[in-house]
Amino acid sequence: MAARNSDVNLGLTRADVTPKSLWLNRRALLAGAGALSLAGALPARAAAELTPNSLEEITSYNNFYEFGFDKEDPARHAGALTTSPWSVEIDGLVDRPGSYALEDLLAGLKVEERIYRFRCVEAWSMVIPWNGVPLAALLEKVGVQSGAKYVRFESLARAEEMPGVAAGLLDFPYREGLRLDEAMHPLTLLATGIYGEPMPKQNGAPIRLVAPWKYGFKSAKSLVKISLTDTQPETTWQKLQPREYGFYANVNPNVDHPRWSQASERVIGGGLFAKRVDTLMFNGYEDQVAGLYKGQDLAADY
Ligand SMILES: Nc1nc2c(c(=O)[nH]1)N[C@H]1C(S)=C(S)[C@@H](COP(=O)(O)O)O[C@H]1N2
Ligand SMILES: [Mo]
Repeated sequence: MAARNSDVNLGLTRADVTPKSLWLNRRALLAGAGALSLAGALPARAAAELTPNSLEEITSYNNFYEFGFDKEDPARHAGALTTSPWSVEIDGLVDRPGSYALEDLLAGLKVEERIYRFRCVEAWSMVIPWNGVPLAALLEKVGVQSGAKYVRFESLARAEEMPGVAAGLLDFPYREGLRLDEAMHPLTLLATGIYGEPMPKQNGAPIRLVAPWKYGFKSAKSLVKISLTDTQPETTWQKLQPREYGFYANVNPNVDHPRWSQASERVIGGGLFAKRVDTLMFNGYEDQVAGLYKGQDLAADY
Protein backbone atom coordinates (compact mmCIF):
# COMPACT_ATOMS: atom_id res chain seq x y z
CA MET A 1 0.00 0.00 0.00
CA ALA A 2 1.23 3.46 -0.87
CA ALA A 3 2.41 5.65 1.96
CA ARG A 4 0.15 8.47 3.04
CA ASN A 5 0.88 11.59 1.08
CA SER A 6 3.65 13.50 2.79
CA ASP A 7 1.99 16.84 2.03
CA VAL A 8 5.11 18.00 0.37
CA ASN A 9 5.21 21.67 1.04
CA LEU A 10 3.06 22.52 4.02
CA GLY A 11 2.49 21.24 7.50
CA LEU A 12 -0.82 22.21 9.05
CA THR A 13 -3.90 22.93 7.02
CA ARG A 14 -6.92 24.83 8.20
CA ALA A 15 -8.65 21.48 8.69
CA ASP A 16 -6.35 20.97 11.64
CA VAL A 17 -7.99 23.82 13.47
CA THR A 18 -11.58 23.06 12.49
CA PRO A 19 -13.79 23.05 15.56
CA LYS A 20 -15.18 19.59 15.88
CA SER A 21 -18.82 20.68 15.97
CA LEU A 22 -18.47 22.49 12.63
CA TRP A 23 -16.63 19.55 11.16
CA LEU A 24 -19.42 17.20 12.22
CA ASN A 25 -22.01 19.57 10.78
CA ARG A 26 -20.14 19.61 7.52
CA ARG A 27 -20.04 15.83 7.50
CA ALA A 28 -23.76 15.71 8.15
CA LEU A 29 -24.33 18.07 5.22
CA LEU A 30 -22.17 15.97 2.96
CA ALA A 31 -23.82 12.79 4.17
CA GLY A 32 -27.00 14.03 2.57
CA ALA A 33 -25.14 13.99 -0.72
CA GLY A 34 -23.82 10.49 -0.08
CA ALA A 35 -20.29 11.55 0.80
CA LEU A 36 -19.96 9.34 3.86
CA SER A 37 -20.30 6.09 1.99
CA LEU A 38 -17.18 5.13 0.14
CA ALA A 39 -19.11 4.24 -2.95
CA GLY A 40 -20.91 7.56 -2.92
CA ALA A 41 -17.86 9.71 -2.31
CA LEU A 42 -16.89 10.34 -5.90
CA PRO A 43 -20.26 11.32 -7.34
CA ALA A 44 -20.91 13.56 -4.35
CA ARG A 45 -17.53 15.12 -4.80
CA ALA A 46 -17.96 15.62 -8.51
CA ALA A 47 -21.20 17.46 -7.88
CA ALA A 48 -20.21 19.41 -4.80
CA GLU A 49 -16.56 20.14 -5.41
CA LEU A 50 -16.82 22.53 -8.32
CA THR A 51 -17.44 25.43 -6.00
CA PRO A 52 -14.63 27.73 -7.09
CA ASN A 53 -11.96 28.85 -4.69
CA SER A 54 -12.05 32.51 -3.75
CA LEU A 55 -10.07 34.98 -5.84
CA GLU A 56 -7.99 35.62 -2.73
CA GLU A 57 -7.02 31.95 -2.53
CA ILE A 58 -6.36 31.66 -6.26
CA THR A 59 -4.10 34.71 -6.27
CA SER A 60 -2.17 34.21 -3.04
CA TYR A 61 -0.97 30.60 -3.30
CA ASN A 62 0.86 30.18 -6.60
CA ASN A 63 3.66 28.42 -8.40
CA PHE A 64 5.44 30.76 -10.78
CA TYR A 65 9.16 30.20 -10.37
CA GLU A 66 10.02 33.21 -12.51
CA PHE A 67 9.04 35.16 -9.38
CA GLY A 68 10.54 32.87 -6.76
CA PHE A 69 10.18 29.46 -5.10
CA ASP A 70 7.68 30.28 -2.38
CA LYS A 71 3.93 30.15 -2.85
CA GLU A 72 3.73 33.80 -1.76
CA ASP A 73 6.45 35.04 -4.13
CA PRO A 74 4.30 35.44 -7.25
CA ALA A 75 1.77 37.63 -5.42
CA ARG A 76 4.64 39.58 -3.88
CA HIS A 77 6.62 40.22 -7.07
CA ALA A 78 4.40 39.81 -10.14
CA GLY A 79 2.91 43.29 -9.84
CA ALA A 80 6.01 44.65 -11.60
CA LEU A 81 5.37 42.60 -14.72
CA THR A 82 4.55 44.60 -17.86
CA THR A 83 1.76 42.75 -19.66
CA SER A 84 0.78 45.38 -22.22
CA PRO A 85 1.77 45.50 -24.98
CA TRP A 86 2.09 41.73 -25.32
CA SER A 87 2.80 39.64 -28.35
CA VAL A 88 2.92 35.92 -28.96
CA GLU A 89 5.10 34.37 -31.60
CA ILE A 90 3.52 31.51 -33.54
CA ASP A 91 5.95 29.40 -35.49
CA GLY A 92 6.81 25.97 -36.80
CA LEU A 93 4.37 23.90 -38.84
CA VAL A 94 1.64 26.53 -39.27
CA ASP A 95 0.17 28.27 -42.32
CA ARG A 96 0.22 31.75 -40.79
CA PRO A 97 3.30 32.10 -38.59
CA GLY A 98 4.26 35.44 -37.13
CA SER A 99 4.51 37.66 -34.12
CA TYR A 100 0.90 38.46 -33.16
CA ALA A 101 -0.20 41.26 -30.88
CA LEU A 102 -2.35 39.58 -28.23
CA GLU A 103 -5.46 41.46 -29.41
CA ASP A 104 -4.94 40.23 -32.97
CA LEU A 105 -4.31 36.69 -31.83
CA LEU A 106 -7.60 36.63 -29.90
CA ALA A 107 -9.66 38.65 -32.41
CA GLY A 108 -12.73 36.73 -33.54
CA LEU A 109 -12.34 34.06 -30.86
CA LYS A 110 -15.09 33.69 -28.28
CA VAL A 111 -14.03 33.92 -24.65
CA GLU A 112 -15.78 31.26 -22.56
CA GLU A 113 -16.00 30.58 -18.84
CA ARG A 114 -14.74 27.19 -17.69
CA ILE A 115 -14.83 26.11 -14.07
CA TYR A 116 -12.08 23.49 -13.79
CA ARG A 117 -10.42 21.47 -11.11
CA PHE A 118 -6.73 22.30 -10.85
CA ARG A 119 -4.37 19.70 -9.38
CA CYS A 120 -0.70 20.44 -8.75
CA VAL A 121 1.80 17.58 -8.85
CA GLU A 122 2.65 18.60 -5.26
CA ALA A 123 -0.78 17.21 -4.25
CA TRP A 124 -2.76 20.35 -3.55
CA SER A 125 -5.79 21.43 -5.54
CA MET A 126 -8.22 24.23 -6.20
CA VAL A 127 -11.23 24.90 -8.38
CA ILE A 128 -10.72 27.87 -10.68
CA PRO A 129 -13.26 29.72 -12.84
CA TRP A 130 -11.20 30.53 -15.91
CA ASN A 131 -12.07 32.69 -18.88
CA GLY A 132 -10.40 31.87 -22.12
CA VAL A 133 -10.52 30.53 -25.63
CA PRO A 134 -10.16 26.90 -26.61
CA LEU A 135 -6.60 26.34 -27.80
CA ALA A 136 -8.11 24.46 -30.76
CA ALA A 137 -9.81 27.65 -31.96
CA LEU A 138 -6.51 29.50 -31.99
CA LEU A 139 -4.71 26.65 -33.72
CA GLU A 140 -7.41 26.55 -36.39
CA LYS A 141 -7.02 30.28 -36.86
CA VAL A 142 -3.29 30.06 -37.53
CA GLY A 143 -3.63 26.87 -39.59
CA VAL A 144 -1.94 23.69 -38.40
CA GLN A 145 0.02 21.91 -41.14
CA SER A 146 -0.32 18.19 -41.71
CA GLY A 147 3.13 17.26 -40.40
CA ALA A 148 2.52 18.80 -36.97
CA LYS A 149 2.34 16.33 -34.07
CA TYR A 150 3.05 18.44 -30.97
CA VAL A 151 2.58 21.93 -29.62
CA ARG A 152 5.37 23.60 -27.70
CA PHE A 153 4.74 26.47 -25.28
CA GLU A 154 7.24 29.00 -24.03
CA SER A 155 6.80 31.47 -21.18
CA LEU A 156 8.24 34.93 -20.78
CA ALA A 157 11.69 35.12 -19.19
CA ARG A 158 12.36 38.80 -18.44
CA ALA A 159 15.04 39.09 -15.78
CA GLU A 160 14.43 42.82 -15.16
CA GLU A 161 10.89 42.12 -13.97
CA MET A 162 11.22 38.55 -12.76
CA PRO A 163 13.49 37.99 -9.74
CA GLY A 164 13.40 34.20 -10.14
CA VAL A 165 14.70 34.56 -13.69
CA ALA A 166 17.38 36.97 -12.54
CA ALA A 167 18.39 34.43 -9.88
CA GLY A 168 18.39 31.52 -12.35
CA LEU A 169 16.07 29.37 -10.22
CA LEU A 170 15.22 27.14 -13.18
CA ASP A 171 16.41 26.65 -16.73
CA PHE A 172 14.30 29.50 -18.15
CA PRO A 173 12.44 30.18 -20.36
CA TYR A 174 9.85 27.81 -18.89
CA ARG A 175 8.88 25.32 -21.61
CA GLU A 176 6.01 22.90 -21.91
CA GLY A 177 4.34 20.78 -24.55
CA LEU A 178 1.27 18.81 -25.52
CA ARG A 179 0.61 16.21 -28.15
CA LEU A 180 -1.47 17.74 -30.95
CA ASP A 181 -4.60 15.72 -30.05
CA GLU A 182 -4.30 16.89 -26.44
CA ALA A 183 -3.85 20.46 -27.62
CA MET A 184 -6.93 20.20 -29.86
CA HIS A 185 -9.07 18.68 -27.11
CA PRO A 186 -12.06 20.90 -26.26
CA LEU A 187 -11.07 21.04 -22.56
CA THR A 188 -7.71 22.63 -23.37
CA LEU A 189 -7.87 26.36 -22.82
CA LEU A 190 -5.77 29.42 -23.41
CA ALA A 191 -6.90 31.32 -20.35
CA THR A 192 -7.02 35.11 -20.33
CA GLY A 193 -8.90 35.72 -17.10
CA ILE A 194 -10.30 34.47 -13.81
CA TYR A 195 -13.71 35.40 -12.36
CA GLY A 196 -14.38 37.53 -15.45
CA GLU A 197 -11.41 39.80 -14.76
CA PRO A 198 -8.16 39.94 -16.77
CA MET A 199 -5.70 37.23 -15.72
CA PRO A 200 -4.01 38.20 -12.44
CA LYS A 201 -0.27 38.56 -13.01
CA GLN A 202 0.65 35.88 -10.49
CA ASN A 203 -1.60 33.44 -12.38
CA GLY A 204 0.13 33.98 -15.71
CA ALA A 205 -1.06 37.23 -17.27
CA PRO A 206 -1.98 37.98 -19.90
CA ILE A 207 -2.41 34.49 -21.37
CA ARG A 208 -1.58 31.00 -20.09
CA LEU A 209 -2.32 27.41 -20.87
CA VAL A 210 -4.84 25.32 -18.89
CA ALA A 211 -5.03 21.54 -19.40
CA PRO A 212 -7.22 20.49 -16.47
CA TRP A 213 -6.63 16.72 -16.58
CA LYS A 214 -2.87 17.20 -16.24
CA TYR A 215 -0.71 18.23 -13.32
CA GLY A 216 -0.52 21.99 -12.99
CA PHE A 217 3.04 22.31 -14.23
CA LYS A 218 1.87 21.53 -17.78
CA SER A 219 -0.16 24.75 -17.76
CA ALA A 220 2.57 27.22 -18.69
CA LYS A 221 2.01 30.85 -17.78
CA SER A 222 2.58 34.19 -19.51
CA LEU A 223 3.04 32.63 -22.93
CA VAL A 224 5.22 34.37 -25.52
CA LYS A 225 5.64 31.57 -28.03
CA ILE A 226 3.58 28.69 -29.39
CA SER A 227 5.24 26.34 -31.86
CA LEU A 228 3.91 23.43 -33.89
CA THR A 229 6.50 20.69 -34.12
CA ASP A 230 6.88 17.20 -35.51
CA THR A 231 8.95 15.95 -32.57
CA GLN A 232 8.12 15.82 -28.87
CA PRO A 233 9.28 19.10 -27.36
CA GLU A 234 11.71 19.19 -24.49
CA THR A 235 10.01 20.52 -21.37
CA THR A 236 11.55 22.29 -18.40
CA TRP A 237 10.55 19.81 -15.68
CA GLN A 238 11.15 16.68 -17.70
CA LYS A 239 14.61 17.88 -18.58
CA LEU A 240 15.38 18.75 -14.96
CA GLN A 241 14.08 15.51 -13.41
CA PRO A 242 12.76 13.00 -15.97
CA ARG A 243 12.05 10.30 -13.37
CA GLU A 244 9.77 12.64 -11.45
CA TYR A 245 8.08 14.70 -14.15
CA GLY A 246 7.02 13.00 -17.37
CA PHE A 247 5.91 14.55 -20.61
CA TYR A 248 2.28 13.41 -20.19
CA ALA A 249 1.82 14.34 -16.52
CA ASN A 250 -1.77 13.16 -16.53
CA VAL A 251 -3.30 13.31 -13.06
CA ASN A 252 -3.29 9.68 -11.93
CA PRO A 253 -3.94 8.52 -8.36
CA ASN A 254 -2.47 5.09 -9.22
CA VAL A 255 0.96 6.32 -10.29
CA ASP A 256 2.86 7.89 -7.41
CA HIS A 257 5.50 10.52 -7.70
CA PRO A 258 8.80 8.83 -6.73
CA ARG A 259 8.85 10.89 -3.55
CA TRP A 260 5.17 10.99 -2.53
CA SER A 261 1.75 9.46 -3.10
CA GLN A 262 -0.61 10.93 -5.67
CA ALA A 263 -3.63 9.10 -4.24
CA SER A 264 -5.05 12.13 -2.46
CA GLU A 265 -4.80 15.88 -2.43
CA ARG A 266 -5.10 18.79 -0.04
CA VAL A 267 -7.90 21.13 -1.05
CA ILE A 268 -6.75 24.74 -0.72
CA GLY A 269 -9.06 27.03 1.19
CA GLY A 270 -12.56 26.19 2.19
CA GLY A 271 -12.02 28.18 5.35
CA LEU A 272 -12.99 26.01 8.28
CA PHE A 273 -13.84 23.19 5.91
CA ALA A 274 -10.37 22.62 4.42
CA LYS A 275 -9.93 18.95 3.76
CA ARG A 276 -8.07 16.17 2.04
CA VAL A 277 -9.85 14.20 -0.68
CA ASP A 278 -9.11 11.31 -3.00
CA THR A 279 -7.51 12.30 -6.28
CA LEU A 280 -9.58 11.39 -9.33
CA MET A 281 -8.26 9.69 -12.47
CA PHE A 282 -7.45 12.38 -15.03
CA ASN A 283 -8.45 14.85 -12.31
CA GLY A 284 -12.12 13.97 -12.82
CA TYR A 285 -12.07 14.36 -16.62
CA GLU A 286 -11.72 10.66 -17.41
CA ASP A 287 -14.90 10.45 -19.47
CA GLN A 288 -13.68 13.25 -21.70
CA VAL A 289 -9.99 12.39 -22.14
CA ALA A 290 -9.35 8.68 -21.48
CA GLY A 291 -9.83 7.98 -25.19
CA LEU A 292 -6.73 10.02 -25.98
CA TYR A 293 -4.57 7.41 -24.26
CA LYS A 294 -6.12 4.18 -25.49
CA GLY A 295 -3.43 1.53 -25.78
CA GLN A 296 -0.88 3.54 -23.79
CA ASP A 297 0.63 2.25 -20.56
CA LEU A 298 -0.03 5.19 -18.23
CA ALA A 299 2.60 4.00 -15.76
CA ALA A 300 5.25 4.10 -18.48
CA ASP A 301 3.90 7.25 -20.14
CA TYR A 302 3.63 9.21 -16.90
N1 LIG B 1 5.94 29.92 -16.62
C1 LIG B 1 5.56 29.14 -15.61
N2 LIG B 1 4.40 28.47 -15.70
C2 LIG B 1 3.98 27.68 -14.69
C3 LIG B 1 4.78 27.53 -13.53
C4 LIG B 1 6.00 28.26 -13.45
O1 LIG B 1 6.77 28.18 -12.47
N3 LIG B 1 6.36 29.05 -14.51
N4 LIG B 1 4.37 26.69 -12.51
C5 LIG B 1 3.42 25.63 -12.88
C6 LIG B 1 2.88 24.94 -11.72
S1 LIG B 1 3.89 23.83 -10.95
C7 LIG B 1 1.59 25.10 -11.33
S2 LIG B 1 0.93 24.16 -10.09
C8 LIG B 1 0.73 26.14 -11.94
C9 LIG B 1 0.17 27.05 -10.87
O2 LIG B 1 -0.82 27.89 -11.41
P1 LIG B 1 -1.57 28.94 -10.48
O3 LIG B 1 -0.53 29.63 -9.66
O4 LIG B 1 -2.30 29.85 -11.39
O5 LIG B 1 -2.51 28.14 -9.61
O6 LIG B 1 1.40 26.92 -12.90
C10 LIG B 1 2.28 26.19 -13.74
N5 LIG B 1 2.79 27.04 -14.78
MO1 LIG C 1 2.47 22.44 -9.77
